[in-house]
Amino acid sequence: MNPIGGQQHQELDDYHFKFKISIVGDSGVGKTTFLDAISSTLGSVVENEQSSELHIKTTFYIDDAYQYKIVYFDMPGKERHHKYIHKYVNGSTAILFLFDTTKRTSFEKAEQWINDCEKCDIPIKILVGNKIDLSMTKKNLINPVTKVEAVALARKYGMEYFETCSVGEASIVQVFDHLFNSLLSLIPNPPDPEQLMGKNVVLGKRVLNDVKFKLSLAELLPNYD
Ligand SMILES: Nc1nc2c(ncn2[C@@H]2O[C@H](COP(=O)(O)OP(=O)(O)O)[C@@H](O)[C@H]2O)c(=O)[nH]1
Ligand SMILES: [Mg+2]
Repeated sequence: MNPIGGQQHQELDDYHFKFKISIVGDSGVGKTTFLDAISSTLGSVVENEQSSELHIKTTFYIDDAYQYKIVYFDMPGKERHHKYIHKYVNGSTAILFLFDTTKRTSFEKAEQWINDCEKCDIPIKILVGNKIDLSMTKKNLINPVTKVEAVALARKYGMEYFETCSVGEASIVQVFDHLFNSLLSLIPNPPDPEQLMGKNVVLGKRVLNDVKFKLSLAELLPNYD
């Protein structure tokens, strides 16, 4: 996949498929830093919205076949947010659960965040242990999270596990390679709308205006105009 520059994308609704990606985890684990690393590593951000609780970044990607709009949600991570995080993540195509490998409480809370989001039925879930640079270099850490423990948690919920350092780019690229490959594998070839149902992949006007798609949508939804 190749990022495309903002200039070519004045029209934010000009895409084939849209994905919502949520980043969830305790405050301080590195969610915002992780998301910022995307802009420097994986292309240009075409839209950036920020409120006191939520940070949303939009990017565009293109491959041989399609144009994708990817909207990242950097979620709030305070104790009080556990109650309604499911409302924020609802409709996500993928979710990244982040914890700080040097901070055991953030790992324990990761399981709680996973459970909070379970009812949303998100197709792609990934566990990320961040700040691995500190885990490896700091000698006097109290009870850091081991890879064995993290892999066990990931397996329990059917996820892949990655260790990252958000302040460097190399480890982030691995996560996003996995993420994008998983996203692309959700799209059948040809992109039959029936097979896309329930995967939280939003169809854009480039798909909806395609004659082949219109025919199959008409079969699927008799009242489709
Ligand atoms: N050493 C190190 N520091 C990090 C890493 N990721 C984030 N940080 C630092 O951790 C602090 C909290 O990060 P932030 O992105 O604000 O966390 P958030 O609350 O989850 O959004 C900041 O000072 C970051 O610079 C990492 O991978 N390694
Ligand atoms: Mg933040």
